[in-house]
Amino acid sequence: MSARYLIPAALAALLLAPPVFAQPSDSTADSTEAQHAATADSAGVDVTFDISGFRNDDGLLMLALHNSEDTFPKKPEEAFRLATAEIIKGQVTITFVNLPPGEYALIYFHDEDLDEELDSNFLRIPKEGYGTSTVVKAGGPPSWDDAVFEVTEKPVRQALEVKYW
Ligand SMILES: [Ca+2]
Repeated sequence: MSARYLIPAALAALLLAPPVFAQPSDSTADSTEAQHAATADSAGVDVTFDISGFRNDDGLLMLALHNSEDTFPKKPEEAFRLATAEIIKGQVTITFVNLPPGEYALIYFHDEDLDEELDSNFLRIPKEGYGTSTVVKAGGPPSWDDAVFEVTEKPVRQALEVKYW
């Protein structure tokens, strides 16, 4: 039943390799996260996303953090970091730790049925929720320019909302 066994070996290796962690969103977690940030390697920057608006806690949230517009969003296997997260009470807080400064774009989707795909209907309109590092616009897959954000020396914390059509 574990979703991890559904993830292809190559992806699983990528998922396990990076120091990514997920934890439930919790208003009391700030001090814990601050401690975590303080102990992180000073060479990199932590980027945290608080994602809300999930219609249920089914399945998993699949995330791909890209650092190149050549891979975003069509080549998740070439993303800079991949992660999965459990949805708890309709929310996810996830931190990508120790990122080198640069430009990034996040894309994620709510894989409610655990088939590792963003399900869509016959009009190719997604049936599962998804989003990017910015506000999702209507009209097809998001572009790098729509979703890109910059990481400098300071930790980033961004609130996002999942989109269902
Ligand atoms: Ca799915």
